[in-house]
Amino acid sequence: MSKPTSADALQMAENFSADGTPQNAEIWSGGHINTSFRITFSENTPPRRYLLQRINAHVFPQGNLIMENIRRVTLHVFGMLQSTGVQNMERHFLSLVPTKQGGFCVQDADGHFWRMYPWVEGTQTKLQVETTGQANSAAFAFGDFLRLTADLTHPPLHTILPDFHHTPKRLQALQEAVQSNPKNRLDSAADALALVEELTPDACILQTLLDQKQLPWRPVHNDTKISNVLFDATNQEALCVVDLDTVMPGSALHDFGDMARSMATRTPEDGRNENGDWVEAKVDTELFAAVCHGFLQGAGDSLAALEKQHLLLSAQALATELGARFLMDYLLGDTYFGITRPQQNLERAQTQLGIAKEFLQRKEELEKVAFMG
Ligand code: GN1
Ligand code: MG
Repeated sequence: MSKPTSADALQMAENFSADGTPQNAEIWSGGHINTSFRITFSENTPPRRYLLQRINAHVFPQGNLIMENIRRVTLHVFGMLQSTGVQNMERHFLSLVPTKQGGFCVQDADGHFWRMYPWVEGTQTKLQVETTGQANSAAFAFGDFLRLTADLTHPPLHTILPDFHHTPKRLQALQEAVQSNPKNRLDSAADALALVEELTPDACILQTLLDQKQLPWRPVHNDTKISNVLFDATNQEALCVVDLDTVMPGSALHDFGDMARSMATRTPEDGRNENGDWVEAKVDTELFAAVCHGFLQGAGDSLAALEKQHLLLSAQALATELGARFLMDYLLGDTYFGITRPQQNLERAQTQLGIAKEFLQRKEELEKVAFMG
């Protein structure tokens, strides 16, 4: 699949009803799947900026359903925030820019959907948590998102990617990749595969509780990593959660677990710091406490008692699941998650599995921290 260029993005931006003419397009890195550009429109003082995104049609074949979900969720959140008198609304939720044809997305000749949001000025995104305050505030924002969207159930949101966080199915898919072994990479993956085996029994408990309907199903974000939060650049407060592509019915514990594996650590997602040095996978107790407390506070009484009791288990499950997904992609030849260096998916897997192991080994100590919320 070829990547769109800045020239493609500028041409695409013409389709949206924004002020002025698209003048400059910079590629905006961040996600592993979609392609994003920051577009500056001229004839405005100061120049107005937007985020233009191409939804990857191979991963998301039903881009139109994603857009229906996003439209519904953003309108609903807007209404909720408005009714509580939130100030500077445009900094607290995403709003889709309409197209000149009257919809909210445009499909290109290759079948990919494109959409555009106003750029929220004065904000920052982070690949990693720097302070406990940021972890607490980001976790509050994701918890609050669950609370704000809890009643979007009639009809349910579209299921964009079925079984997205079905951990046993993800682990099964990894075993199938091991069997097919198309790139002969089993030797380098051996240690990670052994770790998956060790983590598997505990990682599957969450799905059993969901299958038994002990845990509820509800609208959830499904991709609650730190880089999906906009922070106020001045006071470092989390303003708004972004990347709503996978918002669909799921478990609040999927959101918590994914957040904990991403925010309760100082280890980069792929295990390499900015100098390229390897950083051991570690869970940071204070960050974990900040994530638990922020999430519980943000979600408020929209969480069931049993959900609150399984925070740590979900962190273990989601870290194992993502480790297995990265490992599977490594074995299959890096076709799903974008990479910038050859072993990146293997190192992402090793890191996530290392984090899962930390959650498992330090279970008693960390469970106390979670319950103190
Ligand atoms: C992918 O594309 P991005 O960065 O928003 C993935 C998530 C993973 C995440 C890991 C649709 O998200 O599930 O947790 O990478 N999204 C999809 O960084 O598979
Ligand atoms: Mg995403």
